[in-house]
Amino acid sequence: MARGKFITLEGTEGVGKTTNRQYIQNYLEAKGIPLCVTREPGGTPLAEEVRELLLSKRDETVDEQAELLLVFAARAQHLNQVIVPALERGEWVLCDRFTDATYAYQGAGRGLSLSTIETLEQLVQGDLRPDLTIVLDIDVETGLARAGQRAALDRFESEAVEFFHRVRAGYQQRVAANPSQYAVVDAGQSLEDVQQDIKSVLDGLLSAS
Ligand code: T5A
Repeated sequence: MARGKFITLEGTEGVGKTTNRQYIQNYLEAKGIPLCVTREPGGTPLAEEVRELLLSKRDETVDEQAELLLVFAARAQHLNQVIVPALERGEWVLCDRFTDATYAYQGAGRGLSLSTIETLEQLVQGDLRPDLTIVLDIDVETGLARAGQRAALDRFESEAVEFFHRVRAGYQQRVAANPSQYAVVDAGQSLEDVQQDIKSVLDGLLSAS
């Protein structure tokens, strides 16, 4: 059986991943694609508990290396329990955030060594990488304003605005280093235009598969 495609969805805060994840799911399912939709951090009961640890605000300062290792601990569980089995069954996997988020948030945002992240990526993932990463890109202030309309801010959303400028630059560097791996969509457009651009990206992937 042919291995399914692995698509990830990325971007800074409030960029519209949840909104557009649903759109992508509807579009691919209407095309008859068997699809596993999941997210990081999370995607299994254990990894969702790690997500809660990562996102909840606390009095104790969270050590940056501890944060990085928690992200990859959750990823190891998620990959081996959910993502790899689904791909091997021939399903496509749509994952809301993956290792690009680690390079952007823990690498560019926190300033942790990219080579350390690469080492952990290789340890946890081996050679598995997404077939396509859709990066929803928006100016930081607009994204934060959108995110701020929702419930109380989590630990990441409570960072200073400079942190998110570094995160966005981190995504831009990932794209510049390997452009064929990414599709960047201007998420500052109307939702209708954003989804039209996403549809074009998906049509390209479907026609190539
Ligand atoms: N993290 C994650 C790491 O630090 N390292 C890692 O390795 C990983 C995997 C949680 C956090 O984890 C960190 C990064 C994150 O801070 P998350 O839950 O995916 O990850 O992060 P959020 O950015 O909070 O994701 P959300 O899904 O909650 O928000 P979205 O998807 O960005 O936004 P969404 O869809 O809820 O939209 C926000 C608002 O904007 C509106 C929507 O209706 C909504 O109200 N909107 C638009 N409005 C106008 N025009 C448009 N085009 C719009 N699109 C959406």
